[in-house]
Amino acid sequence: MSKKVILSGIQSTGKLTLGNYLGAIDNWVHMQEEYDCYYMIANLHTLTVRNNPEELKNNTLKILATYIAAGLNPEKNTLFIQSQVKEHAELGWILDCYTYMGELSRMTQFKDKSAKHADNINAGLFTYPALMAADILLYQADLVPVGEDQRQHLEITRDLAERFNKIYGKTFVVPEAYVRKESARIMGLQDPTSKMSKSATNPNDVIFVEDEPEIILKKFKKAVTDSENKVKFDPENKPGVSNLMQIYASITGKTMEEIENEFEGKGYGDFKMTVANSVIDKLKPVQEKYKQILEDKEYLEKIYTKGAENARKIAAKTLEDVKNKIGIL
Ligand code: ATP
Ligand code: LTN
Repeated sequence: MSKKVILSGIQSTGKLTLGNYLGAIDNWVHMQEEYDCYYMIANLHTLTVRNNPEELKNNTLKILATYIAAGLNPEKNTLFIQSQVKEHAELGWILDCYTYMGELSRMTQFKDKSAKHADNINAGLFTYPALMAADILLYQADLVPVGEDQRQHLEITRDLAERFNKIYGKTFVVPEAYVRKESARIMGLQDPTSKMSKSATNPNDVIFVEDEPEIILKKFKKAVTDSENKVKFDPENKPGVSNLMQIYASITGKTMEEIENEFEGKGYGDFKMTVANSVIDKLKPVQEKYKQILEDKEYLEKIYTKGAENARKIAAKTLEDVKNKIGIL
């Protein structure tokens, strides 16, 4: 029996966060043996906000280097850059024409980003989910591992696939979101009521994958908790502590109950140090490997060139089928 197909991606905006790492990449690493995996860098999606061209190029390579450093084996997975497989833009346009304004207007990410970039609410930001659907449907992906914030985009992808299949007969696999419970939504360290985000304004709110151990320690020490001094999982009343527990759980695999017992009678100081050290230990080997890989631009080029070739074979087949069905010569 052939393996199930997985596709996911990360935009090449800014530096990767612990949220991206635990919510996305680390889960992908666990899936590479069992599935046929396609992991891309969504650099076309990145254009929906303003970028410095040099930075965009560098960030694209940095993310690829992080994928590999985190343990995604380029021999086992197809690692590629979205813009290098032209079928994405082409199917993206086609799917635009099957996506309703009403459903796009409901997207939380669109509303959030429009508020954040009020001077640049562009059409790409609005139709973002149709391109994301194209990314997924081109590969007939069964599963899409993402953080909780992307669930809504997965719903629209499913609706589009079903809508298209209904009109033209079975064309796309209808994919499912795969959201891991512990790491689904890592929150900010300073504002534990909103998600840890690359584009946060307060640097103490975010752990970056590149952060040095001292910085990580400092940020965890400053993390917002509460006055109860009791390690207990209660996201509603104790969002700060619960977030730290969630980070610790997703790194160690411990349950919330085990963590509560571990810190029974201990203060937040101890707890924060332990969580910080678990993050430092987790990221250290990734950081070391990352630095090496990033220096070797030839190696990176080889990986993404081969990745795009592999990806194109599958993507071209799906696009051909779509075009035949809708009457595009
Ligand atoms: P921005 O905050 O600038 O919108 P981002 O950090 O959300 O960007 P994306 O490229 O949009 O980055 O997300 C890449 C992947 O990381 C997605 O699967 C997303 O769900 C996941 N992710 C991002 N932030 C978190 C988080 N705080 N917790 C869990 N998963 C996250
Ligand atoms: N929108 C995603 C990035 C992304 C993606 C994808 C994720 C673009 N295309 C396809 C999964 C599958 C985000 O994380 N913000």
